[in-house]
Amino acid sequence: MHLYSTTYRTNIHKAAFARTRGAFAALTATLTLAALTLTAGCKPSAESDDAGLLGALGLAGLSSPVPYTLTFVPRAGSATTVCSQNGSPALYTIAGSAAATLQDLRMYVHNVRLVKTDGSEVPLSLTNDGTWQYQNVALLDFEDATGNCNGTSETNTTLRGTAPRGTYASVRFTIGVPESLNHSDVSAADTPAPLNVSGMNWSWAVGRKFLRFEILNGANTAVFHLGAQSCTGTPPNVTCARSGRPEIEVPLTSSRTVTMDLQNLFGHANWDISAGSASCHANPGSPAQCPDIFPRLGLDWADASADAASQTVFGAL
Ligand SMILES: [Ca+2]
Repeated sequence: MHLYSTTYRTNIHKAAFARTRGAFAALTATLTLAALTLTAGCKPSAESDDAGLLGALGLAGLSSPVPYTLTFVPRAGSATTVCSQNGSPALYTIAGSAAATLQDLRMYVHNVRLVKTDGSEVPLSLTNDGTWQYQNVALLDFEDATGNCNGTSETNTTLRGTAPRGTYASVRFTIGVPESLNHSDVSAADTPAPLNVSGMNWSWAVGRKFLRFEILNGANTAVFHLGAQSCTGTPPNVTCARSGRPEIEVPLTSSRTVTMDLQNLFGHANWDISAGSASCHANPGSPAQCPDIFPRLGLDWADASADAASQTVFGAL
C-alpha cells in the first residue's frame, strides 16, 4: 500500500510536472512573443506597423497616438531672446554695429512631421485650440509687448498635438500658411484664430505674413516680413508663383526643442542698421536686403522656393 501509494503519488507528480512544464512552455512562448513585440515597438520603424499584433495581445493602447509637444526658443548666441533685453546679448554681431533690441517676432508654421530613423515621416497632428492652432497651422508668438516690442501681450512658444508613440530622429515643418488658408479675410468674423491676427495681415499682398521679425536700434529698424508673392486671382482664391515657405528640418533631442539663431538671420553687413534702416518684404520688385536673408532660411531668392538642406537659422537644443 505504501509502495502503491508512493508510485501513485509519483505518477501524479509526473503528470502535474508535465502539465506545469507545458503551461510554462506556453507561458514562455507568450512572454517571448510579447517581448519581441515590445522590442519591435521601441524601434522607430515599427510603431505604426504593429497595431494589429499589439491589439491581438490586448496592448492596442501602445499604438494609439500620444500627446507630443515641441518647444521653440529664439536665441542670440546662447541666450534666449526676449523683448526686455537691452542690446545684450546682441541680436546680431555685425562688426561696428550698435546694440539692437527686439521689436517683433512671430511666425506661422504648418505641415509638422516627425521623422523616423529610416527616413519615413508621421504627422504631428496639432490640436485645434481656438487660439493658436487651427487645421494643423500654428502661430508662434515670441513677443509680449514689453520693452520695445509693440505687438500683443499674449505669447505662444510651443506646438501641441499628438503623434504615434515612437523614437524620432528629426522634425520637419514648413514656415507659413498653406495656400488654401492664406488668402481669406483676416478681419472677417468667421475667420478662425490664429488666422485672424491683424499684426500678421499682409494687406498689400493679400495674405499673411509668414514670418515677422523686427529689431530696433535707436530710430533705425531692421524689418523682415516674409510671405507669398507674385499672386494672381481674387481672394480667397489666390495662387502665388513665389511660395516663400521655408522647409526646415532639425534634429530632435530629448528636450524636443527647436532653436532659432537670430544672430545668424540678420548676420550680414547689409543688415547693419547703425547708420540707417534695412528691410526685406519678400517683394521681387523691391528686394532691398532680401538676397542676403533668404538663403539663411533655405529660400532661393530667384524663385522663393525652398531647400531645407541649406537653412542655417534653425537648430536643436
Ligand atoms: Ca504677442
